[in-house]
Amino acid sequence: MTAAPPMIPPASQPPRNTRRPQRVLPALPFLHLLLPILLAAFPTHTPLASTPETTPTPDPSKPDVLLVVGAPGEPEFGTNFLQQAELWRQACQTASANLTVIGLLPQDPTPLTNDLQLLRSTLHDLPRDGGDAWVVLVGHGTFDGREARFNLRGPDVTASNLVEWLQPLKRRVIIVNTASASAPFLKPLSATNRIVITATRSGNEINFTRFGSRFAQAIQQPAADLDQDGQTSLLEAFLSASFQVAEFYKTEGRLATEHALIDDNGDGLGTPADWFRGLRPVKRPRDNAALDGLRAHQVHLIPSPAENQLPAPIRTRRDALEIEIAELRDRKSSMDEDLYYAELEQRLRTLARLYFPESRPSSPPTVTPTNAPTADPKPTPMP
Ligand SMILES: [Ca+2]
Ligand SMILES: [Ca+2]
Repeated sequence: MTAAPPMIPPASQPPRNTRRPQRVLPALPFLHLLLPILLAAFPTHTPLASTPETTPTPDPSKPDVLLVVGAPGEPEFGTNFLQQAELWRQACQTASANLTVIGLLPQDPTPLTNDLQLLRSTLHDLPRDGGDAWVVLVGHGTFDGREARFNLRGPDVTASNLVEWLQPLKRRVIIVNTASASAPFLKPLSATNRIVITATRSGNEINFTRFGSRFAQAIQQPAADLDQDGQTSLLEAFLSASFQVAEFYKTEGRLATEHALIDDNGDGLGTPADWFRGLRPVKRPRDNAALDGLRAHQVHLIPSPAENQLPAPIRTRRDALEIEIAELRDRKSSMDEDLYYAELEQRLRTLARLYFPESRPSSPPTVTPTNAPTADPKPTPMP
């Protein structure tokens, strides 16, 4: 572990340009081929934007994914956002997730309901309890020095709006804001049982972001499965997308104008991807704040078959034990060695019993542990 600056503050000064991103995507030569596919994926037969597009029969055992597509501003951005939306639709279809999309259906020229009201009512209607609820924002964002906004068609949504509207939810909520100037969303939305990802590390990063499209690909790509357990976790998707973004700017010979953050421990401080080597953080904040990543590595939009077989109560207990073990390891240097190994062994035994119940010692395991922490090798005394 090496010393490093304190973790990233959520926002700083106002951007000079609060409305339009500076860079413009190149027009896609195959747009005329792509549009019919995209239009088929997001049917436009509903004449008004008074209802979001939703999965016909929501399955309460599956995650709810609310995809909010913002105002494109320029046609080139609209094409990019449509591509991202299509990637999310594919991912949600694979995951059998309950997808709701806001921002793609044509708007009523004299709207009684705009996208902001639609977003509010959709969040209000989400079940308070249950599996994961994802809120994914694809579009442009702005920050005026006090309030961060995500640009919708019509009135924009602020971080404060989302704080208020998400407050009633007791279930785990995952917020992925892929917009420019999205960092100021992180601190106010941070909470226990929440994971917040932003595409930028400050409100000053106002250029069009590449993170969203990389993330929408990574969340369903086996290539992003860093620990090779057959499923791509939220942390793995965050890391993979972040490194692809860094590679993009490096290859283009440009200064990177976006640096994504993740917060999954509810302390309002985001951790950047370059603090990780593989899945383990290799830097520590100076103020000894807790690092992020453990909880995000337990979230999978598309779980492996083995993970799917695990009953929900067992999964919850397993996840809690993994966090306990990681936190114990964090305290190792300040603990009596024998006490440390005794406590570690006790937790690992409990963890093993979840996969191999003692009541059926001769039975084959019903699931294969794919993500379980391993015991630290106890040091051999020097002769
Ligand atoms: Ca994995
Ligand atoms: Ca944090």
